[in-house]
Amino acid sequence: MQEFKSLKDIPKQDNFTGGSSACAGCGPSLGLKLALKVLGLDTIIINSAGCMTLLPLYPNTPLKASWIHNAIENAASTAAGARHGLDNLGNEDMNVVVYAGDGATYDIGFASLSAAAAKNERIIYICYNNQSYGNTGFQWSTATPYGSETKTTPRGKENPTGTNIVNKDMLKIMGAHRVYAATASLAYPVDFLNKLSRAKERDGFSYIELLGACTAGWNYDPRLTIKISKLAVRCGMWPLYEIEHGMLTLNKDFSELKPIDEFLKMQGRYRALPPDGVDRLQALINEHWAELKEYNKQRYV
Ligand SMILES: Cc1ncc(C[n+]2csc(CCOP(=O)(O)OP(=O)(O)O)c2C)c(N)n1
Ligand code: SF4
Repeated sequence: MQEFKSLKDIPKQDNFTGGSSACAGCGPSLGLKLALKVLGLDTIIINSAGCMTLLPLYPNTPLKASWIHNAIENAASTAAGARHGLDNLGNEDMNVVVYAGDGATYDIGFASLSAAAAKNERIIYICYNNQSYGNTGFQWSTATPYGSETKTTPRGKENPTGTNIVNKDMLKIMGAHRVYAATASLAYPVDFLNKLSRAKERDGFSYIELLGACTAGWNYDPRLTIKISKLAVRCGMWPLYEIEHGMLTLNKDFSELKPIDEFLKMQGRYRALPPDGVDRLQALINEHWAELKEYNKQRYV
């Protein structure tokens, strides 16, 4: 397995060049750029309809690797089919990778994802989680965090919290499929690349969920993508951990989490979240963090 120890080890080769139609500072685009550094060109990316679908538009593409446009519902099934086809042709070294948003992953394509994971298909599924249906204008998904405003969960007198549903615990759900499941962050690229490198070598299904900071939907200055991504980890909004054979490993442990205030203040989607909403969000984060600390290096699911 290729192991990355520091930023210096990250390959210089760029398989995602300039000229894409994504927003400046787009986290999911940066995630794909990084992922292709370790996946390389012997890779087929299967993308479900979403923001990333607009990257390669005939006759132009910023990507050097192969790409399949897929419906939202079934990227994992397409990937499993591609895997079997390639294996039958003797092309076992080609990486088959899904790159899908959280709407496609948590909601619309979940049946296909769950089936492929249950069958332990040898594919890598990367969910870039921008915590919304971004491409259609930032609507609520079951990955949207409590307290975030979206187009379909607007803040108002009747509903000052905006999103008042607690997001799905997708890592736990995927971990319970007995596959490799991990979170990743753009602010910790060495950790992300090592997780991908590990997934590449595994003889089975791997699920990696990358927090995909979304400048347009989260409503922040595009220059802050990495800063916000880092704060999300430091304040426990996006802990870095992995689950394998049901065992949990916390990859970045901190003796104390930063309070969420700074993270919230940087983004328009949390503007005007009332103090009791902030408290409830902080309590949800604390509860999750305490659970991860308690089960670290133990059977979790
Ligand atoms: C079954 C179906 N419903 C709705 C759409 C319209 N649609 C296209 S992209 C998109 C958003 C997908 O959200 P997500 O998977 O989170 O990816 P993102 O847009 O955030 O990159 C939607 C709803 C569709 N293509 N297919
Ligand atoms: S809306 Fe968000 S995810 Fe979509 S291209 Fe823009 S920054 Fe990227």
